[in-house]
Amino acid sequence: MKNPKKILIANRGVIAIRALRAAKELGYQVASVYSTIDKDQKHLKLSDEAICIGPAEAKDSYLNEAAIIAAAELVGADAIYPGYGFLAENPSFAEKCNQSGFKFVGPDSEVIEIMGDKIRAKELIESLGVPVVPGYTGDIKDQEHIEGIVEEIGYPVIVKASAGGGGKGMRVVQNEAELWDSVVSAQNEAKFAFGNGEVFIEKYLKKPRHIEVQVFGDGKGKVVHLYSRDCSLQRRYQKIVEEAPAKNLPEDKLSNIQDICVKACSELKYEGAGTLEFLYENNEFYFIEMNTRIQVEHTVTEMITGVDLVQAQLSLALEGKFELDQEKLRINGHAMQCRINAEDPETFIPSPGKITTVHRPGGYHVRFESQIYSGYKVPSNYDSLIAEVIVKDNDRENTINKMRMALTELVIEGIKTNQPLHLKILDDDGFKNVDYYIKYLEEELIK
Ligand code: MV4
Repeated sequence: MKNPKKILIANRGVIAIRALRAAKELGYQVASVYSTIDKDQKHLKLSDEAICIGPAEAKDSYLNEAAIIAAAELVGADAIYPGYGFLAENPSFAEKCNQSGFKFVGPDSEVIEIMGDKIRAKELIESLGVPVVPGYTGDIKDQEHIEGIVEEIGYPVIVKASAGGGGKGMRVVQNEAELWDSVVSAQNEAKFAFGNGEVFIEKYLKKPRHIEVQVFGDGKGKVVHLYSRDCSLQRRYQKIVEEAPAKNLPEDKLSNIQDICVKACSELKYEGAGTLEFLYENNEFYFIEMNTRIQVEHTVTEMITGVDLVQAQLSLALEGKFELDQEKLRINGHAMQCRINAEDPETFIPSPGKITTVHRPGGYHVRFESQIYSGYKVPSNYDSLIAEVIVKDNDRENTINKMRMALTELVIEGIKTNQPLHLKILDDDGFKNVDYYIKYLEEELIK
């Protein structure tokens, strides 16, 4: 490349090194930003430039929009890669990037804004033909009014904050006696946490699985899906194990949902990588939210489709290149990811500190995504994800066996990790039989 374009990576940790590799492989120049405590992040050493944007506290660095835009100006970036978390789904940041002449790697700020508002997202997605959880997204007038509406839906219901997601501002309501208090307290919690007290109501699904569909669009109406993922094994809304494709589901129904997702995102002229999240229960899929970013679990989709999703994001954003063809996208094998967190495997208390030794797992179709190295210090300022072990094999059983071997090989010394929890999950019969649901880990495995 004569005049290689330059990408500013506005993130840290696992996704920063993931994006750095993709960008360098494509021949781009890379500038990275970091907080003072992150000065020894591995991706900085591999970047062409590294700019300090502030102190450890995320709000003063990775969430500091002005500092990131200033860094982009300083290095003359063509695009800003947000990754996940931090500013990845902040519509005004996306808008500011674009307005300042730095292409935000992601969809239009308008789409990010709509999807960030769960009521608007649900109404829009439903209008595009996607099945949603039965419920009520209208105005909440008074106690009597809402009691009448929920009588129709039927108990139990769940009250959710429109500005929420990830569990904040949610209330499960078992009967009419609890309803009004739950609505009011969810409104207050949402107002305090998000500055927006809007809530909506859904039929509460008791033991659903969390199934999601990966989509990718060119921003002009061409959209493909890259099949499904099962992310049901989670704790406190944090996914722990993810796999692709989702198994033990009615194939025809899943295939239909994937096609519907494509149609809906085509109508939206969706740009880049996105995920539609569904709850699955009693043979039915119900849309709950759409994520407008690359997700931590994108890796398992890459393993079964052979598509480098981060490269695809960058080529689309910087060159307008879109080379995905639904006809050519096929599932090859089964992939699984175990998230390695720096935390106590029993108490889940974060375990920051210095990693003294790392031995990475290896082998055929074994992938290790991480910034860690012997001597790396895990800071206490950010989330505890430090690595991902990703494997693929021809079927799910062999994939589980390969994952067990990879986790057995992996050694991280100096801090505690959830590695033992993963080995326990892999040996669980419910897990092996795909007989689990979103609270399975919390209710049945780690009691
Ligand atoms: C639900 C649900 C059951 N029924 N919606 C959790 C995070 C957010 N993304 C959506 N979530 C849920 N939505 C309906 N209609 C169950 C969850 C849920 C959950 C709820 C209460 C306590 C723990 C939970 C763990 C995972 C998912």
